[in-house]
Amino acid sequence: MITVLCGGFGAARFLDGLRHRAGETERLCCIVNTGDDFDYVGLRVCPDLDSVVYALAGCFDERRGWGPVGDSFAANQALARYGHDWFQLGDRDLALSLARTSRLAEGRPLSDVTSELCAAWGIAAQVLPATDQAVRTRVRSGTRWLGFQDFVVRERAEPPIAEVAYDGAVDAGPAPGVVTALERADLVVIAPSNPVTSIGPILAVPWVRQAIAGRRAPTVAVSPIVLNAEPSSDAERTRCSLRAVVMEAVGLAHRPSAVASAYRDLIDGFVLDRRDFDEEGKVLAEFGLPVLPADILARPGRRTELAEAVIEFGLTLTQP
Ligand code: FO1
Repeated sequence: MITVLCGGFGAARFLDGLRHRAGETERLCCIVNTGDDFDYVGLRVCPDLDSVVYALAGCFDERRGWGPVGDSFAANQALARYGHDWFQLGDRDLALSLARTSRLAEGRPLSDVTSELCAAWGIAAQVLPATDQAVRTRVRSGTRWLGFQDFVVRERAEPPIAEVAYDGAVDAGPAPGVVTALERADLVVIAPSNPVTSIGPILAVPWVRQAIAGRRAPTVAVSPIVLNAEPSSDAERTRCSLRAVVMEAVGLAHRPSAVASAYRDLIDGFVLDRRDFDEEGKVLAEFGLPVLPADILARPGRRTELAEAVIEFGLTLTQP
């Protein structure tokens, strides 16, 4: 069994490779960030859970960076009349948020609701929010605390950030199945997701961090950063500059080796893009971490190869 800690865009691309491993998706468990979740026009929007669902269903819109391919925006345009115009929730995406919100309103936990929504998409993998309690990423700019979507989307990530917080994380418990998925895994993979805003909120849930720190199986992280490649699309560019800004805010350089050092106590190996291997491989060797060079930005047809290489590498590692 492979358990993957997931955020949005980066995880979606990685999962596209994993899902193609024939007959394996039922042995895959995704533990997903909920720090980006928020309420928009009365609906609970869970961007990272939804990206994982669309990726596993094979319809994540990589060009846009969120939502399903081919979504329309009629409801979104109609909402603009009433002043709800800053968040582009497509029609099918809106349907998913409606279905989720109505079930949550019955008092059901997010994990339970997510499992039902995944079944509706025919997804065999287990998809678990890291926690059923509200954990929300917020950023401080000067004296103002902003919700994550307010900062990223409404304010276009423009205000300088002084601090990042995961509200509610310290008191949050893991969602049912999360600790078991970490304890029973043959391999835990930290997806190539933003270490501060996608993986940070998951690891901020105390039981989750403890389960990985006390691991039986090896844990491997895949770098979300490729230093020696230009972003290939606007979505990629936006994602890259957001990552640089939030990493800087928590004192991390925007480099693969800084990601590895942030995960240091939790990982047994690191996957680095081939283009960065000369430069960063040396740094990582200094802190004794085995490194696999790979093509992290693999195009859709080559992603299974990446997933296979990460698994093969991870399974050879032994944890301390
Ligand atoms: N990101 C944007 O930059 N603008 C949007 O209008 C937007 C809408 C949106 C709708 C549904 C959804 O699941 C995600 C959406 N995102 C949007 C992405 C989301 O805000 C991500 O959490 C952040 O971009 C951080 O990766």
